[in-house]
Amino acid sequence: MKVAVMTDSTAYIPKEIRDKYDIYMVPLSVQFADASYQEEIDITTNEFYQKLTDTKELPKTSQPSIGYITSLLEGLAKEYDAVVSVHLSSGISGTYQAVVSAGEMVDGIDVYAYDSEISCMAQGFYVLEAVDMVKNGKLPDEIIQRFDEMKQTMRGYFMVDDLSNLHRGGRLNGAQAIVGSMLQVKPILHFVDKVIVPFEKIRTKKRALQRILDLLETDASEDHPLKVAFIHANNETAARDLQQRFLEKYPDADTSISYFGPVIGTHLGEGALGVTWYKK
Ligand code: MYR
Repeated sequence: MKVAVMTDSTAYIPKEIRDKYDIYMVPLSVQFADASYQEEIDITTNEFYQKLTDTKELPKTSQPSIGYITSLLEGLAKEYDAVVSVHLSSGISGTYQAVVSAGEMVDGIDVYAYDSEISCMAQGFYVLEAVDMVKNGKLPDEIIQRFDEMKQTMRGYFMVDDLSNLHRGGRLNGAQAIVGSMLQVKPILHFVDKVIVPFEKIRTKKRALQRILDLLETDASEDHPLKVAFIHANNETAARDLQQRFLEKYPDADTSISYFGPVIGTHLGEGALGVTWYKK
């Protein structure tokens, strides 16, 4: 059985890695007043943050069209028997559901859509695992089973400089009543049941980052290796600094740096930082 691996742009797997491992990608879009851009195709992450600074305008985001997904699947059907496709949480975007619907419309390929219930490099971790498993001849059911196992230990904590974008875009749950007071603090956010909720309210950015590192180090101290990604919204120096602090204690850890691209950056705002990990 020939199995393809697909995801959407919010996994932010760089193009050279997607090309190297034949990872197919459906892009989400950002709409500025002048035009709509498919992220990772029409606009790079650097161009996006520059445009955000230049226009001072908050763009809107949208999921990929069903037409785009069906035509990609039709193309894949000529070469593959099945596709495992990993997407950002269905609690924050209709992308996963659109892939499920497109899969029902296209003949000749079995579509195994997977709701990562998170996004960004956490979603990317599932994709890279699928690539490895396909290479080792594993079947879609085995890959989905492994995903469910990974989900048990997958963690993602992040913080933003300003909560208003998340609030305005309607992607902050469980905090509506206290959002006013939360604007004065730096809440750590995470996903619970597919949606974003505050994890803890912390007064300063410095303490919030330390708290995220503490959570990571608690898991790292268990006798089980982690795979970790430090994620930034146009603030690579801060992500590398966090990575360095972690590596000082766990020099052999498997870590990488990733980014919040245009679509996620629209909702989190420039300067956001996050850390995601799971037990390998
Ligand atoms: C759409 O328009 O369909 C996309 C909406 C995306 C909302 C993004 C909300 C922020 C997600 C943060 C993920 C952090 C993972 C560590």
